[in-house]
Amino acid sequence: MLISVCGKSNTGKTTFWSASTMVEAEISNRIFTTIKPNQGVAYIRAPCPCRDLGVSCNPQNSKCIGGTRYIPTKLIDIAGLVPGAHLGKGLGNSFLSDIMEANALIHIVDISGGTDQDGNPVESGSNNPLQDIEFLEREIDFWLLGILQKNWTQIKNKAKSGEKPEDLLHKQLSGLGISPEDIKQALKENNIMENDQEESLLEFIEILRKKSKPILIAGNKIDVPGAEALLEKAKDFNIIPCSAESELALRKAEKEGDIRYSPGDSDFEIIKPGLDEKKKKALELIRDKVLKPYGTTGVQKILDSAAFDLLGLIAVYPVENETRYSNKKGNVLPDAYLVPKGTTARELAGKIHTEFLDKFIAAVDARTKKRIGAEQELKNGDVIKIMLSK
Ligand SMILES: Nc1nc2c(ncn2[C@@H]2O[C@H](COP(=O)(O)OP(=O)(O)OP(=O)(O)O)[C@@H](O)[C@H]2O)c(=O)[nH]1
Ligand SMILES: [Mg+2]
Repeated sequence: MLISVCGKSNTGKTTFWSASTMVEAEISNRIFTTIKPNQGVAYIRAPCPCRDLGVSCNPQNSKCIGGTRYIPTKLIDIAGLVPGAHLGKGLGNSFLSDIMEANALIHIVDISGGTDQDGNPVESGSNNPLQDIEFLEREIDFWLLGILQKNWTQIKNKAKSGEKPEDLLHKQLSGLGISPEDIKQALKENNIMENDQEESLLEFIEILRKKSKPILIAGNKIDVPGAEALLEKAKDFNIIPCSAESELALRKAEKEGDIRYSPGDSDFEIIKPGLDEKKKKALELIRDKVLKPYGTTGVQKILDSAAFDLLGLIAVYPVENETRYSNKKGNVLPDAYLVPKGTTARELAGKIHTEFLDKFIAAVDARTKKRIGAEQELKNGDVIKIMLSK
């Protein structure tokens, strides 16, 4: 799974990415600080089955901290965009191709209203963050429209001579992670083969964009005075508030041994004896301005929500021994997989190894020890043993 952060310049995309991946990258309030995409690994949280099952686990592809599983996912940070990016303004539409393969987008909005339309820092409260939401959707839609229109006459002619429109459109939009089934559905709702006026094409694109690039809105910089009022104004937009800068500071302090803190925690504890007063004050400010009023810094909540709410994924745990919940080497609950809701036992086998698809015989629900069939849909938190033919 690939998630991309995106939005205007200067809203805190790289700060969010760096806090999530703990990889250093240049952060500044200059416009267009990031040009080349940053790639890294972020973690999605899920309750680890080790607690329910009363075992101590040895995760291999993920981490378990105090009964919470942190499951890796790819996260990219891209250049900022300006209005008209799809026409080549600012850094142009190269950023748009960078999100091509993303399964979901996290739109980082400066909810303190301190970044203007072009990404320049301005007095907080002087930009309307709601405009940013609409603007990102519009840029993506016009970019997709451009791709669709590139060979439009050819596509239409081929469709007239009998080729299936969904196959032709799938080819044209290839690489965007849009399935022929999604295209077929979108054609049912809006048949652009019959009405190809720009308005109709845009409506068609919008349906596909919502399916293939769902967007979660992160209201960043909530630590700035005045951000709360703007957030309140935007309450109909399902924005998750965050302070990427606070999360980055907390994770760095944790790494340096100053505090005890896990991503997503509602508080931290200073553990370094004699921690310098300046550092202490900065940390306490985060507690008062962010953690107390908002519960957490919001960064981990946004990552989790992108996986579970936006993409509707579930976490499942394949094992080879259903009594010990272990793999061949004896590692208990070794792996966690994030898979789409509706994934069957056989499909999970195929995700572990493509050749397991054909070798699949049955599976066992390790929690109940009941046998489950190939087509049975898995549930969030399932621990599954897969039985294969030799
Ligand atoms: N107050 C506050 N400032 C933040 C927060 N997150 C980022 N910033 C600041 O916002 C400015 C821009 O941060 P970046 O992470 O470089 O922003 P960006 O969106 O990656 O910018 P581009 O790479 O130019 O697109 C920097 O001065 C950050 O320190 C936050 O949560 N609160
Ligand atoms: Mg950046």
